[in-house]
Amino acid sequence: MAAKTNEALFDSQQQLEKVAEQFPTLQILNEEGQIVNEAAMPDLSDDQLKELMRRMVYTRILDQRSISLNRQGRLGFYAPTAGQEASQLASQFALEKEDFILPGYRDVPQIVWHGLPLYQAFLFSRGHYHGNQMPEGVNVISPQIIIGAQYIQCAGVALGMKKRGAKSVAITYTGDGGASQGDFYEGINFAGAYKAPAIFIVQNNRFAISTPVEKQSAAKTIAQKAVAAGIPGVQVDGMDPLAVYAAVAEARQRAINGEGPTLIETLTYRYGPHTMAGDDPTRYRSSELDDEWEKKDPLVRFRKFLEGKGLWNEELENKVIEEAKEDIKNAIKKADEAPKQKVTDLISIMYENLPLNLQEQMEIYKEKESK
Ligand SMILES: Cc1ncc(C[n+]2csc(CCOP(=O)(O)OP(=O)(O)O)c2C)c(N)n1
Ligand SMILES: [Mg+2]
Repeated sequence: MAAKTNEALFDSQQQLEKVAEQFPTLQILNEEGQIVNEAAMPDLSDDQLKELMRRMVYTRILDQRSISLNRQGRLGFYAPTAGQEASQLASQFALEKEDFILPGYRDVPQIVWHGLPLYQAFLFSRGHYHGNQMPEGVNVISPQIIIGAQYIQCAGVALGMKKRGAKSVAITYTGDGGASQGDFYEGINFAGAYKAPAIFIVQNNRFAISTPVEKQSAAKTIAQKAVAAGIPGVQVDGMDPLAVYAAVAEARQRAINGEGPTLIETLTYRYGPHTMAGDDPTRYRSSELDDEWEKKDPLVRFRKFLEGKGLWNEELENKVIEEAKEDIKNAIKKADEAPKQKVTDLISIMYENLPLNLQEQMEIYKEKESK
């Protein structure tokens, strides 16, 4: 039997509760659209508040249209985003153009708002190589499919910025499931050790496909995982655009000041299926849980808040919806006009100097395609 003096050291229940208490959820705007934490209110002008709303409304439409284009066979891979607009768009809104985004597969909206033309996002969905050719000055990488891999890449990009003395940050996104991957821990640990200017976001939408977050980890929060890496961890209401913005803006300032990385857990929910490839959420989520989260909707609460300030109305909202539909129509048309992808295109864009085996394959495919 263990000596009595050691018992307290091994009382993990007590330890864990103490740790979790240190990660309260930051909320600024409640479900009714009221400010509940004036002190944490970020410094945003009326125009900026309206712009953030515009982006959220626009992106909800983009999601609806992408789902229907997928069903028509006009898009390929697509991971729905509705419900996660505050986590995705308010975090990107706190960035500057020179900051670098390393997204996961659900994070296409952030890279579009960071400058990736929409038609290229559609080409990415179709598996067309041009969807991965980021225009000069658009500091984003293609959405990562390997869960968590972008966390390590983010640590590297951030360290590179630090070594060059750049006043910018690298930001990456994964999900609650991603926070169980080795890459997640390696990424935050490395960035912490080198004080790299990185922001690590975990969008905790409660499920990794069908696996609930409670089965993902025995830890009570994901934010607390920052402690082991020696970096700050913050849990925010991921349905509250103001809380997400405030947390990311603060993390960015810290990073720029040389104070190192931050881990931010956003509590959120995806309303739709995991992807459009046959997932049926009714098999693992109750309609009560869906209802509970839909009441927290980021667009609803932000709309109430802005209407209360006289900054938003139905007419403005309809204008954004029409603008989004028009842009999407034009972007899909432009994607349709992209040259058909050839195997030789795929080979030629990979290396500056082709290795011998690919040179051989290039010749074979040139021959095939000429027929
Ligand atoms: C390394 C790796 N393992 C497994 C998968 C298969 N996979 C794709 S999505 C997913 C769940 C990820 O869930 P989460 O991180 O919570 O992100 P969410 O889809 O909820 O945004 C898994 C296991 C993968 N893509 N990569
Ligand atoms: Mg998830």
